[in-house]
Order: sequence, then C-alpha cells, then structure tokens
Amino acid sequence: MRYRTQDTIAAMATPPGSGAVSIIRISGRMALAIGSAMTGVEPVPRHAHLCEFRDADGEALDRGLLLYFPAPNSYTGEDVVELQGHGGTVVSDLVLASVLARGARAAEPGEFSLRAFVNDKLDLPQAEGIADLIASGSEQAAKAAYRSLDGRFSARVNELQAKLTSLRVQLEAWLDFPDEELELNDTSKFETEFDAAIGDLEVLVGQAREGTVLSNGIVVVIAGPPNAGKSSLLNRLSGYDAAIVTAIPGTTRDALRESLSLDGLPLTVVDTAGLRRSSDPVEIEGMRRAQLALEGADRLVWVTDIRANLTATITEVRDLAGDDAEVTVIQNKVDLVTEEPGRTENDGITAIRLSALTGEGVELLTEHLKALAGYRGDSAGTFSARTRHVDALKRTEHYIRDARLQVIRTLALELAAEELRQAQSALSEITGEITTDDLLGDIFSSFCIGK
Ligand SMILES: Nc1nc2c(ncn2[C@@H]2O[C@H](COP(=O)(O)OP(=O)(O)OP(=O)(O)O)[C@@H](O)[C@H]2O)c(=O)[nH]1
Ligand SMILES: [Mg+2]
Repeated sequence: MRYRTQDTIAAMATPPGSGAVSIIRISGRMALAIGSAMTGVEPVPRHAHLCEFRDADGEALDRGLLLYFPAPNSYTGEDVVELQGHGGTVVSDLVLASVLARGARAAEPGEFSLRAFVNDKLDLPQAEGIADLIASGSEQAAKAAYRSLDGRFSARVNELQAKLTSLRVQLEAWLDFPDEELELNDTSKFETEFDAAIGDLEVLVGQAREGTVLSNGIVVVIAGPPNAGKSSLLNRLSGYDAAIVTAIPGTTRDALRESLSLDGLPLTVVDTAGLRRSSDPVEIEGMRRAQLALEGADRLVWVTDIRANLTATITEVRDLAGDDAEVTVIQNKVDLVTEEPGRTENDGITAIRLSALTGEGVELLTEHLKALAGYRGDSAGTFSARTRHVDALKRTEHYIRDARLQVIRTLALELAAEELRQAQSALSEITGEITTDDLLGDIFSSFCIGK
C-alpha cells in the first residue's frame, strides 16, 4: 500500500448497489473545503446539515445530509466530511465523481483505517478487529471481533508489556549496582514475577488460538474405503442430505464441501470418493480429487466399517498419512454390532465408534473436533486473533522462559535483560509499535474500500 497521508481521500462507505442511503466519506486537509464547495454550507462540527450536493457547474445531483468531524476527533484523526445521500448507484457515483473532481483522490482499500492507525486512533488488533467484525460468519466470531475492536486484546498485551518493563527495571537496577552481593534467594521474587508473566502469556496464547479458530475455522476431510458411510457422516454433521448415499460402493465421485458451525466453531467438511483399486476413469479422477482435498485438511477423519479390523485400519492410515498425521478413525455402523458407541486411544490415534445412520455417538466426534481446535464454545473471554498474534505471543513466551532460566540458574542478568528486551519487542509487534510497511500493507489491503 502506498503510504501517502498528505492527500485527501474519498470513497463510498456504503456497499455498492441501491439502498436507503449511501455515504461518501472524505478525509484529509481538503475535506472541509470540498464539502463546502459541494453544498455551499459552512458546517458546524458534528451537526447534520440538510443540503444539496452540486457538481462543478452548480447543478444539484442529490439532496442529503452533510456531517463534519474536525481533526482530531474523527475516525481517521483527520478532518472528515460525510455526504449522506440517496442510495442509488448512479447518483452516488455522480456525487463521488464530483468530490474527486474537486481534488480528492479515490481511497484504496482500508486506507481510512490505515490513517486511523497512523494517527493513533486505533492500534493493530483494533484495526484487525474491525476487519474481522465485518467478515465474521457467526455470532461468536462477531462478539470476539468486537472484543478486539473494543481494545480488550490490546489491553491484555499492554498489561503484560508493563509487567515485563517492571522486571527489566529491576534487573537493570541489579546490574547497575554490581558491588552489592547477590544472595541466591534474592532470585525467588523474580521467579514469582517470571512465573506470573508466563502464566498470563499461556492464558493469552490459548485465547488467541481460539480466536484464530473462530475467524478461520478448520477444514475436516472425510476419507476412507468405499461404502464405509463417509457421505452419511457428512449428511449427519450438516443436518441435511447434502451428499448422495447409496448401498453401491463408489457412489461419491466429486469432493463435496459443506460449511457448517459446530456451536459457533466454523467447520468446512469435505466428503470424498472412497479409496480403492479401480479401473473406472471417473472413479480414478474422484480418488485424485480426494488426495488433493487431503492436502488442505487440518484434520483427516478416516471412516471405516466397525466390522473391519481396527489394528489393520490404523496401520493403513499411518502408511497413507504418515506417523504424525492429524487423523481420527471412525468405526462407523456401530448400530450393526453389539458394541456401544465410545472412543479408544490407539498409540496416539483416536478411534470413535458411532453410527452415521442413527446418529448414536456422533456427539463424541463433534466434541473431539472442538477439543482439537482448542474451542471451548464459551467464547466469553475470546477475542478475534490472527496467526501473527499467536506467533508473536509464542516468541514472547520463549524469550521470557529463557530470561527466567538465565536469572534463576546462572544469575546471568545481562543476558536475561537482553532476552526480556526481545520479549518486549516481539510483543509490541502485536499492537503495531514495531511494524514494517509490508505488514501494514497486508493488514489494511484486506479491508473494503471506504473503511
Ligand atoms: N447400518 C448402517 N448403515 C450405514 C451407516 N452409515 C452408512 N450406512 C449405509 O452404508 C451405505 C454406504 O453409505 P455412504 O454414506 O454412501 O458410504 P460412502 O463411504 O460415502 O460410500 P462411497 O461414496 O461409495 O465411497 C449406505 O447404504 C448407507 O445407508 C451406519 O451408521 N449404519
Ligand atoms: Mg460417498
């Protein structure tokens, strides 16, 4: 993203198409002059003025409200003027064209929010919270995004930052008075403080992880031998007959994707063609697509008939997906045998007995998937977060743990102070005190125009 904050920018803030109103937003040094030239109004700050919007020839294009928010008390921190007109595509385009003809530049996606960030109106988690709120696909995700936008995530990060500063100050003080003998037990109070900081971080990492899952969801691919009940399981999870089910092996050909929500956890489930030796070109293509789907999976759910041998199945799955494969085995059709639904652990691979036909035991699978995603469902404390936040928090934790060891094991105070400095620097990447233009470009260019 070009980083030009001198120009005055303008864009439609409402979605394209016809609606009750359309809002054109102008931000920058010329905003007031352009607004006045369009309407002939000398606006009172934060008052709605009913007026006509005119083009350069003085012809009225629309009648609506003009609002003026002088710097710094506006969304961007700059002078902002909003023209709220009737929501027709053509008329709003004409008004916007006239604003641009008077010297404003068309805003790029997210440029208003970028200016708000540059002018300290928002920090990065808040800006990201805005984008997440707009994009949120479930009630839980929307609430979590609002908590980030509200600044709750940033507040937690800042509290931690303050704790680290206090630790660093104490370490530096020790360093500055080298003559004073250090008793080994002096380190115990440090130990308490380090442990408190690490405890806070662990909670924060957990919540941030849950936040990323809320925004991104997880992809589960259902695979396995033909006729095992894969499509039946997809139908059971999605709650309707999304896929064709028949008693004929080789029914499913195309990979079928369904998006659903498990108590607010966004889940994409992909049903695939049964894997077996075949000479049918359509079926072979189906299996190729199944393999492709497997590569994009966060979790592989391998469905077999409960009458098949479990040990052999697990060996087969390990051969196919590798030792550290993220796979859950489903022993389907439990209704046909005397065993009850349930789960077993087999050398790191969970196997769940259930019936896709009757629904018995399916909740064992949904609970298992939620637990794997780190999703508790009581998202009250969760805020929307991104992978970059989780990465930065984990690096912070790593540095703090190192610093703790330096102090407690070896009294290497200088090294510990340096580790803490690195921890703080990793943490400040989250709030955006330390950022690169590339990162800002990535974040803000994903916004919509006019935001
Ligand atoms: N009794 C019983 N039958 C089931 C169960 N799940 C599926 N079936 C039956 O098994 C047959 C195959 O089911 P599908 O869901 O089409 O199996 P699939 O794994 O998708 O099969 P392909 O697409 O051919 O690979 C159908 O006749 C289903 O009704 C179950 O839990 N219990
Ligand atoms: Mg099928």
